[in-house]
Amino acid sequence: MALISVPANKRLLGKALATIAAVAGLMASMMTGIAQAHGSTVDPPSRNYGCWQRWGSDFQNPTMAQQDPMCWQAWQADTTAMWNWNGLYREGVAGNHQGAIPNGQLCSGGRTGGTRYAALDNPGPWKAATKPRQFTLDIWDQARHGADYLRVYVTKQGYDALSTPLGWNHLDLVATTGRYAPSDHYRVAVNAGSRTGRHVVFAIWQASHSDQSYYFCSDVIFQ
Ligand SMILES: [Cu+2]
Repeated sequence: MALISVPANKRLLGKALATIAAVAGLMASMMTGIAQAHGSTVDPPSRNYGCWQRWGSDFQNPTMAQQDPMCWQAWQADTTAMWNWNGLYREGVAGNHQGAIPNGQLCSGGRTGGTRYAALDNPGPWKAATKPRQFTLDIWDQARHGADYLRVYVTKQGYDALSTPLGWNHLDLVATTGRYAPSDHYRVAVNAGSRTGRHVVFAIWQASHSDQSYYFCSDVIFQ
């Protein structure tokens, strides 16, 4: 039977076109996803950015459980917290960061996106960057949103990052900035005073393209 009716051919063609349209749509949404990428504190690295950097290509390696236990628990809890290291933000906070984020949930931005980032709130021996007390914090803005301001907090001396979930009451505001024009990196000088040992640096990046507020916890050890 070599005869194929014209309507059948049309149906086939229609199906093929629908498939092409679906694939094109998927590709467009993936490209949009890339275009809408956002950012994170990359130095000192935020918790999920650090876990992504160190283990993104090897995240199922069981030696992580011993070598980097806080990353291990984060990867076990939800891998998308690392794949979306650049997406830890809330929208429509209108500047009331303390109202939007309860104590104990600062490192997940108040559990933004449900439980995705919740493991980042867990206190413990996160890999920490060794820093002098005066250092430069670097936020990488993949999307070139610009910044209305950055705010940088550091935990008070005596706060135990190994056992205590981070609250606003543990923090001192140590740096604030004005606007940054859209760029790849926003850098701010931080002076941690006389602090020593392990601390958490908490940074807020208020993006300029819309009311989009980012929250990053970075673990440091001051020399
Ligand atoms: Cu963004």
